[in-house]
Amino acid sequence: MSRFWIRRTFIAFIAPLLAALGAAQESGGAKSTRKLTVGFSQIGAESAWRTAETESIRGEAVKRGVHLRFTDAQQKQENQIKAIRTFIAQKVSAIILAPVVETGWEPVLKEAKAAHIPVILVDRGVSVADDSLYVTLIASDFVAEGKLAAEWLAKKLNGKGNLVELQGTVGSAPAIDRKKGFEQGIAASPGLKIGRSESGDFTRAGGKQVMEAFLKAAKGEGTKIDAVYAHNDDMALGAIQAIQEAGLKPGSDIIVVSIDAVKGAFEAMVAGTLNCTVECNPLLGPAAFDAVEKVLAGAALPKKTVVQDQLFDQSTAKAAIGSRKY
Ligand code: GZL
Repeated sequence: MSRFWIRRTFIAFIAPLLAALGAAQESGGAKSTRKLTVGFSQIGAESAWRTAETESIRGEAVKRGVHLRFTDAQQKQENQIKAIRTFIAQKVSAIILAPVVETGWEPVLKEAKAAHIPVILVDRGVSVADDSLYVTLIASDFVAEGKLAAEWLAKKLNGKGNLVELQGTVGSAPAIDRKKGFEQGIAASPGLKIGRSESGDFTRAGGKQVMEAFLKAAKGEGTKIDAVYAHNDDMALGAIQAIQEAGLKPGSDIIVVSIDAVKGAFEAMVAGTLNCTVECNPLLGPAAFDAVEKVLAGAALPKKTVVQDQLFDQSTAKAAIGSRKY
């Protein structure tokens, strides 16, 4: 092939190819050194479940080499809103939000949208008119969790009994939906009545305090509490303490049912003081960062990804406890 043709071929095909490769290499190089920065507004540290979720998200950030700006809101929405505004000012690439309550998010989510910062919701949903204010929600189905707990209890009590309820944080998606699901689940058993129902704010101390008040009131009225339904294990463990201090046997005198399936719940089921817990998986780190990477790569995401849950009781707790990850 003459020198002329070699030159022609080089200019026509090889030079542009090398140029393209070089550019990709450079931008790739530039991109691979620039660490992704993600803001995570966490609700607080109110329960063992919350701690497990925080560890999952923090651990995944380290695994993926992401710079995570973590904030703990001490269960106050105003602190979460402040944190999101700070993330916007810091020009983070994406925001992960575990919203403490369902309402009051429009203004700050509009600011994030205006700043072109995608918001991924984990573990709890928000109630907004415009659902383009967040990219996706990764959470369990709390209505289904409440229903599962109710159906198990209806069977245990043969469809009749006086119940009390320890609700989660007022206005939070899990508290609203676990109450709704439980009521749906007991609807088929008119002999099951929910007497008192108060919030223990998802904390062990709150659960103990409210259960003490329920026990005192029942004693005063001369009525019996057959079972307590707690929206999470931490409140159930607090209620168990209150039942014991009242000289009653949790797990037999009073049936105890809750949600989360944290390690402490398995230990209580093995000890016979807790009867049943419905899992609500907190290990959301991998799914959260998959969503971050997908949205930053321009991929479309489903509005909600439902985390699968299952029920455990004293007949399955012993076999399962050794393999529990949280
Ligand atoms: C559920 C989560 C709830 C847990 C509680 O996704 O929001 O908050 O059930 C936690 O233990 O405090």
